[in-house]
Amino acid sequence: MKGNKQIDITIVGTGFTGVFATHKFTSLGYSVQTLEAGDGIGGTWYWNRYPGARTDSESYVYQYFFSEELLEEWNWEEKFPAQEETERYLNFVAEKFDLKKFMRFKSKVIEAKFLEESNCWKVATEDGYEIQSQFLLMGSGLLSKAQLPDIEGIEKFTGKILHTSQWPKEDLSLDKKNVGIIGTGATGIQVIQSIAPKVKHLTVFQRTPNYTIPMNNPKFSQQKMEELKRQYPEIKQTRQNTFAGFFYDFESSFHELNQQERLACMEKYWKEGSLSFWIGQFPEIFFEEEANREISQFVRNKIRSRVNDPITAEKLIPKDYGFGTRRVPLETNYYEVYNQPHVSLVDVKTNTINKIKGNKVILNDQEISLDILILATGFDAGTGALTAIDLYGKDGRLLRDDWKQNGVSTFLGMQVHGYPNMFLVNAPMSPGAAFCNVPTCVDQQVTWIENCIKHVLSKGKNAIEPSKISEKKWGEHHDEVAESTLVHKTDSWYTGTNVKGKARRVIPYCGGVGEYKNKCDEVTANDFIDCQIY
Ligand code: NA7
Repeated sequence: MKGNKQIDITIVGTGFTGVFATHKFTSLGYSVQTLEAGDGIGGTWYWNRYPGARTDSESYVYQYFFSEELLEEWNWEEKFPAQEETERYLNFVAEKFDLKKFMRFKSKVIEAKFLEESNCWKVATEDGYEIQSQFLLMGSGLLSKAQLPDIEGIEKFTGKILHTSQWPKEDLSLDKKNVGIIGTGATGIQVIQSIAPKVKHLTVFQRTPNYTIPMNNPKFSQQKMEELKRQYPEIKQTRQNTFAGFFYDFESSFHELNQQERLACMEKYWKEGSLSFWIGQFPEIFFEEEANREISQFVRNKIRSRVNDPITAEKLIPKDYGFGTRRVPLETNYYEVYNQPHVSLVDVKTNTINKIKGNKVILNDQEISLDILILATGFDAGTGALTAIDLYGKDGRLLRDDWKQNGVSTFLGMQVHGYPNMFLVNAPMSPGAAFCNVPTCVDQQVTWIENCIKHVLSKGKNAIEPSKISEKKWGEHHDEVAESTLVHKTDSWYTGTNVKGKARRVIPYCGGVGEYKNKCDEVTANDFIDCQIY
C-alpha cells in the first residue's frame, strides 16, 4: 500500500519503546501507525537470538508497570530472563492490549522527511509504503545498528559468518564445529559461555578484556513471584528515582568505610550476583580514580582465582581502564571455559588479525581454520539507527550530516532543533542511551512526550522543536556531567570509540535517571518554554 494517509503519530520500532508507545497513544485516542523492520515484536529481543542471550536486568524491574492487570497476569520464570522469555513477554503485552493491528512488520524505515508546508512527517519504508503523520516517535533502538569489523577478506570467508544480532530463527548447529568468535563484550561473553560445551574447538579473538560480575540467576517459584508482586508498587515508585532505573541505588560511601569494611561490602554485593555491585554500591566507582582502583583490583583478583593457566588469566584481566567505566556484563562460568583444552584465547592486540583467506583467520604468527566465525563486535550505539535512515528536517537538512558536521546534539536526548515534531527515545544524551534500565526510561520518556504533544495540541498549535539555545545548554550540561566521571576516559561504545570516524563523546547522560527525570519535569512544568511552538 502506498498512500498519503494522514495520521497523528508514526512510531518506529516494536521493542520496549514501540510496544509501550503504541499502547499509550492508541489508548489516548491518537491514530497511530507503528513500523517495524523485523517480522515480529521485540526489537533487541527479536533480533538478538544468539545462544545465551539474556538480560542483565532483573525481570521484576525490566518490565512495564502501566497495568495492574498485566503485572498480575504475567509470571517471570527467572530473575534474569533469556531472550526467548523476554520476546514472549513483549508479544504477550501486544496481544493482551491488541496492539498488533497498529503495527506493520517487515517495514524497514529508510526515509523520513519533515514537510514544512503541513508540519508533518512523511515516512517511507524499504518496500515502498509511505505514511504521513504530524508526529514521529523514533523507538529504533540504542543498540540496533550492527558494527562489523573491517578485516581484509572478511566478505569472502568460505565458512559461515554472522553477527550476533543477525542470528537465524532456525537453529544453527555448532556441534562438533570449529568455531571462532570475535568480541568479548556482554554479547560475546554470553555466546562463549553457552557454546563452549557444544563445539569441537572454540577460538576466542579478544581485543579488550572485560570486568564482569557472576550472575546469580534463580528460577522463580510461584511463592517467590507472589512475594515479588507484593513489592511491585514499591519497585514501580523506586526505580524512577535511582541512578540507573533499577530497584537498587548507590547505598554506601566508599570513604565512610575502612578498608576491611569495604572488602566486606564488596563481598556482599559480589554474592548478590547482579549489576548492583556496579550501580548499587559505591558511587565513587564513577568519579574517583583511587576508589575505582581498589574496586578494580578486587574484581581482578576474582577473575585470577578462576583461571588455571596464569598466562591466560592475565590476558583475561583488564589492566588499562577502571572497573565500571564501560558496560559490565554478568557471566555464568565464563572464566571456567578457558580451563578447557578445546578453547583457545587469542589476544588480537598483540597477535593481530591481518586478513581472512578462505576459511582461515590469518594472524601475525598463526593461521586458524574455522567452520563458523561469529562476530560479537557490537553496535554503532545511540546514533547508528538514526543516522542509517535518511532523516530530513527543516530546510532539507539531514540528521546524519548535521551530526557529522556539528557533533551529536539533542535536547534532553528526546528532541532535535530543526526536526520539529520528532521525538527520540533512549537516544544519545539521555540516560536510556546506556545508564538506564530500559523500561524505566521508556516509561519516563514516552510519558514526557505524551505531555509535550498534549501541550502543543491544547494550544491549538501544529509543531514543536527545541530552541537552538536550549539544545546547546543541554549539550553543555551533558558534557560537564560526563567529564566529571571516569567513563569519558575509557574506550567503548559508551564513548563512541568502537566505530571508526565517530567523534569521541560520552553517549549516555551520566547524571542519573532520577536527576534526569527532575530536569524533564521542570521543562513540562514550565510549559515547554525551552521549545519553539508554532
Ligand atoms: P560491545 O560491548 O561493543 O563489544 C564488542 C566486542 O567486539 C568488544 O570486545 C570489541 O573489542 C570487539 N571488537 C569489535 N571490533 C573488533 C575488531 N575489529 N577486532 C577485534 N575485536 C573487535 O558489544 P556487545 O554486543 O558485546 O554489547 C553491546 C551491549 O549490548 C552491551 O553493552 C549490553 O548493554 C547489551 P574492544 O572492546 O572494542 O576492543
